[in-house]
Amino acid sequence: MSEIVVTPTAKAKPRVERPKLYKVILLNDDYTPRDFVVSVLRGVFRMGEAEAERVMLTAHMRGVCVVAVYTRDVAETKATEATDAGRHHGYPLRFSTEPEE
Ligand code: NFA
Repeated sequence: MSEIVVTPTAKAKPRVERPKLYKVILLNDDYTPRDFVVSVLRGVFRMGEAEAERVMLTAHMRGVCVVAVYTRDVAETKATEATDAGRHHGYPLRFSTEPEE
């Protein structure tokens, strides 16, 4: 019996899609207490005290601050959860999402 061994010459490069990422953005307002914003950032976005303070103060001073970047589902879920936390306490606190460039 004859045997022919064929050695592959070209290798197919496996291509994987990278999911598009979305920013969660904290918007400043005049009514939500600073401590409440910090507690939401810590609870929903798992931030430490120092990081949460920095993000809260940046939004307070500049109007907006990027909180974190996630896949679309996670970004939208967390933005909604964080916005709802404010609403349940009667605050106008808002988090939005937008696609990364
Ligand atoms: N500007 C709010 C205040 O002075 C604090 C705040 C910061 C609200 C960031 C929303 C976002 N109490």
